[in-house]
Amino acid sequence: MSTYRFKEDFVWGVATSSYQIEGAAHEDGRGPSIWDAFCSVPGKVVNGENGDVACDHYHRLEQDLDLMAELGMQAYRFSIAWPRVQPDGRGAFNEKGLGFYERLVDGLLKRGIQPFATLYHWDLPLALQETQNGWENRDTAYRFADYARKIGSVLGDRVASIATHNEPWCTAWLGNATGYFAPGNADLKKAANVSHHLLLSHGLALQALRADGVKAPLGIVLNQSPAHGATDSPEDQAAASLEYSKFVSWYMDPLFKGEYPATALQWYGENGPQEVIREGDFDIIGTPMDFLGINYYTRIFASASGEKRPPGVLGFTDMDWEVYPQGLTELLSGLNANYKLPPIYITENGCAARDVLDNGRVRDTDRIEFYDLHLAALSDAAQKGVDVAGYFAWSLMDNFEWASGYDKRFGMVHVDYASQQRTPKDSAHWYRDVIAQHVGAALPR
Ligand code: IFM
Repeated sequence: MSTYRFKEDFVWGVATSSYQIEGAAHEDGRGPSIWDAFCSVPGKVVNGENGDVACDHYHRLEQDLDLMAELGMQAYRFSIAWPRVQPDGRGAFNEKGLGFYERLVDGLLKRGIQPFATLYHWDLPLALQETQNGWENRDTAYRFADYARKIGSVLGDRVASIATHNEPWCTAWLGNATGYFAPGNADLKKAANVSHHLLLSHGLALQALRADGVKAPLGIVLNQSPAHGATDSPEDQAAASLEYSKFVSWYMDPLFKGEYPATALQWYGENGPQEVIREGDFDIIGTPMDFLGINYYTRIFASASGEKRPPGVLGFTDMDWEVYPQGLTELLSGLNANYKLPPIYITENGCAARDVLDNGRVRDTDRIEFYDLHLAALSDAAQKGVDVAGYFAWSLMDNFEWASGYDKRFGMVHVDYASQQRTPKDSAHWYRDVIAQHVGAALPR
C-alpha cells in the first residue's frame, strides 16, 4: 500500500447524496423534487429508472451507519433533501424529515464519525420549480437561505461542516443549458441566470447561518478540472482556456474575486447573467468561507475542431471519463496560485466500474488503482503547499447515477438492488486499511 503525506488532522471519509440513496420518496411527508418529475419524463433516465427506492437508505439508516463504522470511516458527507424537510420549499417544515437527519447526525456522532452536511445536491422542491421557475427566479435564493437557517438551527451545533451547494455547474449547465439533468431546460440564458442565483443563494445562506451564530465551518462544493488543448495550436489552446473559464473560473472568480471571468462572459454575450446581477450581489457571493470542497473526476480535453476524446493513457472509467490523476495536482496547484483559498477538502473522487459480485466478493482492482493514483496526486499537491484538509471517496455505495440510472456503479460497497444486500468490495477493505495506516500518523511534509 502506498503512503500518502497529509497533515495530522487530515479527514478520511466517504460521500453520498440524498436522492441517490435515500428512496422513501413518497413517505413521511416528503414533497416531490424536480428529480422525481424529471425521472418520469420518458427518455430522460436510462431504463426509465428513478430514486423512489434507490438504496432504501431511509429505512436502513442504522445498518448503513454500522457499515460505515465497520469500514473505519472518520467522516461521512451526505446531503439533506430540501423537499423532505420543507416539502414546498417555503413555509412549513416537516418534523419527520428533520427527525431523519437528526437521527443520521446523532448516529454518526455516536459511532465517532464526523458529519459533513450539504444543503443542496440537486433535489429542489418541485413546488418552487412549478410556481416560480426554480433557480431562474431570484426569490429562490432567499427561500434557500430560509431553509439553510432552519437546518443551521436544528443541526448546526452537531455537524462538522455545512456546504451550501454541490456542483452548481451541474445544476446550472446540465439542468438548464443542455437539459441532460432536471429540470431539463435547454436555454443558455436560463443557465447563466441560474448560476448567478445559485451563487447568490450560497452567499445569502452563509450570511444567515453566521448571523444565527452557527459555529460549524461553512463552504461550497465545486466540481473542477484542469483543461487541456488537444494540440499546442493557438486554436486548441484557446478552446481549453474557454472551457476552463466556463467550468472553473465561472464559479471561482465570483466567490473569490468578486466578478465573472472575462473569457466566459464574452462567450455568453447577450445570454450572460447581466440582467439579473444587482448591486451588492458580489459582496454577498464573496462572503468569506471556512473551506472549499472540490470534486475531481477527470480533466477537460478541448479542441477547436470539437474532438473531445483525449488519448487516455491510463484508460477510461465506465462513465467514459479519462483516468487522469495528475490533473488533480495540477488543478489544486493552479488554484492555490490564483486565489486566496481557505482549506480544501476533496469532497468527491471516484470511478464507475463494471463490478461483478462473485461468490460474495467484488474484485474491483481498477477502483483501488484509481483511488491510489488520486490519493498520491493529492499528496503531491499537499507537498506543493496546498492546504488539503481531507478526502471523501465517491461513493459509500452503488447508487442512482442520475441520467445513467443504476447502470453505473461508483460504490465501495456493492448494492444488489433486488435484495438491498450490501457487500463491501475489495476497495472498501483497501480504503479501511489506508485510513487505519494514516490516521494520526502525520508524515514529514
Ligand atoms: O454521482 C455524482 C454526484 O452526484 C455528483 N458528482 C459526480 C458523481 C458521479 O457522477
